[in-house]
Amino acid sequence: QEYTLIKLRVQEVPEAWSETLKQDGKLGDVYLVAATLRPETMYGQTNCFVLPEGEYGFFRMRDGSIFVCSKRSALNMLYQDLMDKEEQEPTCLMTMTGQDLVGLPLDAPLCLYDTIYVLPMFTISMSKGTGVVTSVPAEAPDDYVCLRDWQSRANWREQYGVKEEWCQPFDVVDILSFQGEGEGEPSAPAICEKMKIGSHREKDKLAAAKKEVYQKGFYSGVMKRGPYKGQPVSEIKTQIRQDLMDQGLAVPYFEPESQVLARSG
Ligand code: ZZB
Repeated sequence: QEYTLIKLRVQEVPEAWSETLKQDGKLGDVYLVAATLRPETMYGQTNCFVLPEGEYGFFRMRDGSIFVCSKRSALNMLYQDLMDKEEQEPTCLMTMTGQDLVGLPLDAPLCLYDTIYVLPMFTISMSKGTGVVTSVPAEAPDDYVCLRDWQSRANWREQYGVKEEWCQPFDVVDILSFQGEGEGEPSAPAICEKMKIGSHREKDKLAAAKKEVYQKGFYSGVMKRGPYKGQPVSEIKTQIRQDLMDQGLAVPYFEPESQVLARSG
C-alpha cells in the first residue's frame, strides 16, 4: 500500500522537550507525520488526530528533522531510506503518549487555517500508517464525527483536557464539488447525518459511510480549491502528491503487504 506522508510542523515545541530533541545545540523542525491516500483533500484539513493511549516516538530523520509517529512505522521509514542507514534501528529521541501531544499547534500543508491542533481519536489503529491521522471532515466520515464530538461534548473535553479553542472555531472546509445528486455539498457530513451516526465510536456505521464516500470522491469529485480548481480528482491526484513532495511538504511511505494482510486477518 502506497501512502503519502503529510508533514504537519509543530509550531511551538514545548520548552520541556527541546533539550532532549536538540542536536549540536540546535532544534530542527519537528513534524507529526500523517499517512493518507487522499493528498488532494489537504485543503480541507481542520485538525490532526492521535490515539490518547498510543505510543509515539520522536525519530531523527536523515535531513536532521524529527518525525513523530509509531515505532512500527519508523522502522518502515528506516528501510525506505528516510533515516540514516548506518544505524541498525530508528534513532528514537523520546517517547510520548498521544494524550501528551493533544493541543500542540501545527502548520499543515495546503490547509486554509494557519494553525490547527492535535485532538484525540479513540478509533485510531496503531498498526496502520503512522498512528497520526490528519483530519478532513468534508470528505472523511470518521473525521467529521470525531471533530463534532469534541465540538459538542463539554464532558469529553474536560476529561481529555481539550480546550474549546482547539476544536470549536474549525468549520468544515469543502474541497470538492460533484455533479448531480448532492451537488456542491461536502460528502461526509451529509452521509453521517443521513445515517444518524451518534459518535465516532460507532465503527461499523462509519466504515460503511467511508466506503461510499471514497468511491464518490475519486470518481466524481472535481477540485474546488487550489491551482487545479475545476479539474477532476482522478486526473490530478498524482500531480498534487508530486507537488507536495517537490515542495518538501510530504514524503512517500509504503506499508509492506505482510502488514496490510496482518490487519485484515
Ligand atoms: C486524509 C483523508 C481525507 C483520509 C479523506 C480519508 C478521506 P485506508 O483506506 O483504510 O488505508 N488513517 C490513516 N491512518 C490511520 C490509522 N492508523 N487509524 C485510523 N485511520 C487512519 O484508510 C486510509 C485513511 O484512513 C487515511 O486517509 C486516513 O485518513 C485514515 F477525505 O487522510 B485519510 C472516505 C475517506 N476520506
